[in-house]
Amino acid sequence: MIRSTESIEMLLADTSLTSTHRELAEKVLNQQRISFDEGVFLFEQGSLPYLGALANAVRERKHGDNTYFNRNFHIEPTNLCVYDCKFCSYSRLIKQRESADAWAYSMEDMMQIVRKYDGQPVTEVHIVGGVLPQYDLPFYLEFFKKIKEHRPELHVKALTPVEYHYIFKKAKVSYEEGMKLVKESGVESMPGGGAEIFHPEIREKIAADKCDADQWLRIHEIWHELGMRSNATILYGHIEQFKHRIDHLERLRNLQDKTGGFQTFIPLKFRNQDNQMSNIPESTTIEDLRNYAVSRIYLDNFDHLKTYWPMIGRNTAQLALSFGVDDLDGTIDDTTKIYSMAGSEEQNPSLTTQQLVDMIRRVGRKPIERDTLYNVLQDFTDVVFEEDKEFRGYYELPVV
Ligand code: V47
Ligand code: SF4
Repeated sequence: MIRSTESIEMLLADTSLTSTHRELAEKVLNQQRISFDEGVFLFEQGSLPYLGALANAVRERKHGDNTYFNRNFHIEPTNLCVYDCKFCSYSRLIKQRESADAWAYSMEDMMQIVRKYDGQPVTEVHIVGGVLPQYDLPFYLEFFKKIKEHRPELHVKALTPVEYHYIFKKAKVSYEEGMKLVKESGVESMPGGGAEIFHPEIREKIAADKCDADQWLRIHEIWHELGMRSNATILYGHIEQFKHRIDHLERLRNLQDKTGGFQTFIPLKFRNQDNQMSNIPESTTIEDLRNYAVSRIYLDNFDHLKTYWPMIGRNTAQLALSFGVDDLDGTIDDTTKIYSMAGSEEQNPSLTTQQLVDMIRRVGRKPIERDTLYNVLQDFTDVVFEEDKEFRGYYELPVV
């Protein structure tokens, strides 16, 4: 495997590099922050090997070969939603509540999902879904408390500013009061969803009626001020331009300078099946990798960059580990439908711990199980699974 030091030497030895490319590379390697215009330049003029070498240098400086994963399951309370985001393949408007693929779980249905994992070594439940009036603040507070009563050590990562903005407004409580109640009910972190593209030129076209960028950022800020951690996402590869992606990263980097509360950034590739933006072609794998790399370079104050393998597919997820990514999310049972309904490669997204560990080892990295807050739970580098096949090197030969 080529280490980042070797690929950087090769990069800098390339006499065809322009002076701007060389200066930017030196800036990144000297840990100097790059500007908005330089970020746009990287997107417009950065080749895949150039961006990959720089992003990998940042990744290896921060984490070496460590590649994190966790063991989690998802609960999606409903796919009925009062909003109508144009990219969403998963939500069914309330008027379609009779449709065969609509669901709205009761509290008991959801507690049954929680109980299904009793005795299994999962550390996190990830809860996010559509927005519906009956899933209001009292309902969610009771649900979170019930989970913690049932299994106190299970980390509850729940809801995004999209839901919080809606349920706080309905309950007539301020963001500050609401987030305090959410914390007291047992929620320990917030997932990164609902960010989409912050810039109003794009947000108004694809997600007009839900919380805007300032509201999304403000709810995270308040959560961080309460001493809590959260994630951030971007939904890229549709009608946005590079300047909108950099604007998105810039707003996140600014808030992170202020609070330090974000843990990881998760680029989400737009998938075009069965939604109102199906006419828009999906981004290529090359563009996906370039996007990971620029994100890694730009977000110098984020510790982690995560690929969400159920959305991007296992092969690209493995490749992404050489383009700045250090986290593969979780084992995830087949409880998440957000991407399978949008046309991702992964129709029943579920990986065993052994499969995840194997994916990481095969690209020469170290598999590390973490909890939601990135405390190391177990280093799997040398763990031998009982049913391990003999390691045949990095080449994946077909099993006969
Ligand atoms: O906010 C919806 C996205 C998000 C599509 O924090 C789509 O650990 C692509 O935020 N194509 C929800 N994306 C998922 C999410 C998430 C996932 C994994 C981990 C974490 C975390 C957060 O899914 C939504 C939206 O941006 N989404 N439809 C689509 N057609
Ligand atoms: Fe509703 Fe979320 Fe889908 Fe938008 S992305 S329609 S808020 S479920």
